[in-house]
Amino acid sequence: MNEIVHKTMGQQSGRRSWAEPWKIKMVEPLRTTSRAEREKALVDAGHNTFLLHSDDVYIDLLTDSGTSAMSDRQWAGMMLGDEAYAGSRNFYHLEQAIQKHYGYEYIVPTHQGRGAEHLISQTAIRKGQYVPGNMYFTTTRLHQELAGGIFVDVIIDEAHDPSNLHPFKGNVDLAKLEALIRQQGAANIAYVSLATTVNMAGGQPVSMANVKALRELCDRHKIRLLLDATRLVENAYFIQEREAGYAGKSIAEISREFCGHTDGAWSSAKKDSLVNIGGWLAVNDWTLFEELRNLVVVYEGLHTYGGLAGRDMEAMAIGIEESMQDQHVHSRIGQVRYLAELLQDWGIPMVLPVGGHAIFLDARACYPQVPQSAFPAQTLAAELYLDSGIRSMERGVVSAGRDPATGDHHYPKLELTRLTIPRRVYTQAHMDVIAESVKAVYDARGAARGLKMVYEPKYLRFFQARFEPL
Ligand code: P70
Repeated sequence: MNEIVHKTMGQQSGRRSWAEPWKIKMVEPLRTTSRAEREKALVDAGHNTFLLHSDDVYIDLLTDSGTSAMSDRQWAGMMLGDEAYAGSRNFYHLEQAIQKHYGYEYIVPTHQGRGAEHLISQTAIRKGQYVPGNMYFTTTRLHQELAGGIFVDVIIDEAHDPSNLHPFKGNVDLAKLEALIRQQGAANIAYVSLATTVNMAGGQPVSMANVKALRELCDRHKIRLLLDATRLVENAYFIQEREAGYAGKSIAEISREFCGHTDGAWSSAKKDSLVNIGGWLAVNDWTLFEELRNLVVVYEGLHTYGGLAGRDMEAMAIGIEESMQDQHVHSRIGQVRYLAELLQDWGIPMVLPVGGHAIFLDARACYPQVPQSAFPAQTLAAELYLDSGIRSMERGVVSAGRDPATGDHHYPKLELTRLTIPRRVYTQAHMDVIAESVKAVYDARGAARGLKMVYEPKYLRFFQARFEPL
């Protein structure tokens, strides 16, 4: 007789199991839909998952941005909001948290990441200057371009290859950067725009050695090094795991050391920092700070609230503290890995190594019959929604937009569909349901034909574009 022997997650991998370092105090019901309802919702949304109503979504993996569950401490902090127009005590708490964990001196709050990107781009870029960075991010590059800058990708080549197993695929290629400086002259470089766990590369980390070397190079040429610290703690986890000498250091120590090699940073606190809204900018240079502090009052709000309520700043200050706990980061990335390992065992193509915040399915490899001009990653996101109501996000040719000079599509090497895992929100059983749906869609891959774009907005088209099946 064949008796089934059930195994725990840990036993399946020959180790002791781990669990999240929290328990659930409040729940939010989920709605399931029929296939017919999803077919209608998808047509109404122009086959764009950004345009779905969230009531029609079962498991929402669109983004890890602003979708975290806050802790009881953070909710308690919300009740301590000091809603003064000027000088809110919550601002000073936030300032202390950023100074302690990120180490910069002067802080400007903003309503979210792109508010900060706007201010830093307008302040630190002169028209016609180059902005080298480790792969583009949609909003970051757009703000750099709107300020008259020219973005240049200087990430290592390995980052553009979904199957390359380089442990720090987010690293800057120093030779590419030096060549740009030599060609254009240091005075024509606005700053180096470095991002931790590079989102568009699949959440790939930057090593401590790389940021140190960058610091030296920037010092030699007197160029500023500015950091997008949106997913810094996840980057710190990979340094702790993979870089010699860091296994014994805490996430907080590694994060602080990393920032210490840069001149300033901005962050979308909606990710690492476990809040539903918020962002900030922080620098060490007083003159730059003065300009930023002046500009924030034009676009965001007074420099002690930057578009946020006092309660939001309080939740952010507490969230920053919680985000730096080793156990939190280990379980967060552990959950992403659990799902990735299931999918990998089943042969589903994805970006490797798996990053910190998401699994990036390789849509080009899933649908070799769909040319990039027919949007394979957008197609995969639509199919996944149809199968189970799971919402994912396109990160391919639609996201890449058009070249401002030629007007042609950017055709990125990476054509990916992102399954983004919100922090502290879903359980292991949800991960199992997701894995089975991805497998069902993958098994039916031969039938996919692709999409055509029937509406294209001018800026950040992926948010509002509409498609029809081919
Ligand atoms: C995502 C979100 C936001 C983000 C980021 C990095 C590395 C800055 C920002 C902007 C939301 C998003 C944004 C554009 C396209 C799709 C999704 N990323 N830097 O889901 O911050 O959203 O607060 O203005 O990842 O990856 P914010």
